[in-house]
Amino acid sequence: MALLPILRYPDPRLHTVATPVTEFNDALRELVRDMAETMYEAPGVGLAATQVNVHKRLVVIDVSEDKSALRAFINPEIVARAGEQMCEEGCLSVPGIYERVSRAERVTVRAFDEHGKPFELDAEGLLAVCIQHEIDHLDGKVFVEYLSSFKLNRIKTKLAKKARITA
Ligand code: GNR
Ligand code: NI
Repeated sequence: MALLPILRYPDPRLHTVATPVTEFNDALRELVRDMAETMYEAPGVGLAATQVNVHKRLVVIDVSEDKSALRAFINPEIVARAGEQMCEEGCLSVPGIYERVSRAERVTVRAFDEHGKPFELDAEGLLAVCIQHEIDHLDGKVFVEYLSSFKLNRIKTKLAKKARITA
């Protein structure tokens, strides 16, 4: 088990488009375990491989209160979406920033688990938001990029100031 370093916005590597997983082997399962450990330690409810600088289509999500609903979504695809919800989102790659983003209220996601078994899941609420947020990471998109350029610039200034203090 290992904790993986998380890339911070505006690291350009967060804009990499991830490629599909082709081999469901022990190395993949070890990556899933390390990503889960990293997510729980952060703590967060989801983590995309992109955020740990692995550009493969793989995310882990657990929106439960007691770490009881860990799931890996490998090569995930949203095959249906319905409705709209506004949710205040945060991101482990954009620490300290929380902003409301519009998402589909319900999604159906098709993916493979870490053993290569396909599954389909209907999600709503926070789980649906999280699935959309994580798949965006795999496509090189960070949630703050949905905001107005005014808000995004304000966030960039804030993060730059914070980076100067921590550096
Ligand atoms: O931990 C996280 N919380 C969260 C809250 C609202 C909407 C999305 C998220 S995902 C985030 C973890 C993360 O950055 N995943 O990429
Ligand atoms: Ni995120």
